[in-house]
Amino acid sequence: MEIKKDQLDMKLTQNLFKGFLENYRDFSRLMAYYNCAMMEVETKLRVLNEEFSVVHDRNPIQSIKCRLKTPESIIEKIGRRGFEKSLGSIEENLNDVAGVRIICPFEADVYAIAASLITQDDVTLLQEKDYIKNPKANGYRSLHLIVEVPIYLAQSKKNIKVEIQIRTIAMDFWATLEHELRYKKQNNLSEEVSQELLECASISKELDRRMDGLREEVLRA
Ligand code: 0O2
Repeated sequence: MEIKKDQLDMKLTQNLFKGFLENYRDFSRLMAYYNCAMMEVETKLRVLNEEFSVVHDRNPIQSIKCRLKTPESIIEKIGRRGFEKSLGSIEENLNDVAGVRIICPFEADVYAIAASLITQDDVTLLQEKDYIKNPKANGYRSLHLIVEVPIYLAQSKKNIKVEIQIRTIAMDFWATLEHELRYKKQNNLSEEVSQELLECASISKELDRRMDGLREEVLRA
């Protein structure tokens, strides 16, 4: 009997999960919960953007990107970190199964959006990493929040974690290109390239500072 490509993909994924996840269907359900939580956060952000645009006549959010971690990547991470291989363990130990990235024009917008989001009644802030105030050694800048939001199911309510990255256009420009270069070299960038990237990060930081200055000047005028 001929096996169709979709059936083959399903078989491959199920094999990948053998001896790891007790039930592939339960795993799919968990992924659907993460997807719903991501949609909740995205809607909250779209509402905030809409309100800002009515009140202040501008949008503090330039774009929103959502991504769900792939099963391969979840398995790889849980293995690498030495966590128990179960659905409960994914929920407990992985913070970034659902990821939302928000790109803002100015640094002030990053903090304004973060503050408006985390003060909402049904958003619980679990962790904040401010790589803007404290950039990583390689120059990476971004504001990372791990939040928990409720999703309402037919019979119950579930709290789901979402990783939110908020950054400016300049921060995103650097991070996107750095990621591409690092990926090409399987994380092994030469000292020379790393140094050059650090310099580029410092230029992008200076660019943000100057654009913020211009913004203040324009607002004052
Ligand atoms: P992907 O494909 O973007 O998801 P955690 O993994 O959350 O338990 P960690 O590693 O301390 O703990 O998380 P951290 O520092 O908050 O960073 C996680 C994510 O931030 C990464 O996800 C990247 O998206 C981004 N990030 C962090 N450092 C860098 C960096 O130096 N360069 C770039 N370009 N992005 C970075 P993943 O899982 O690596 O990938």
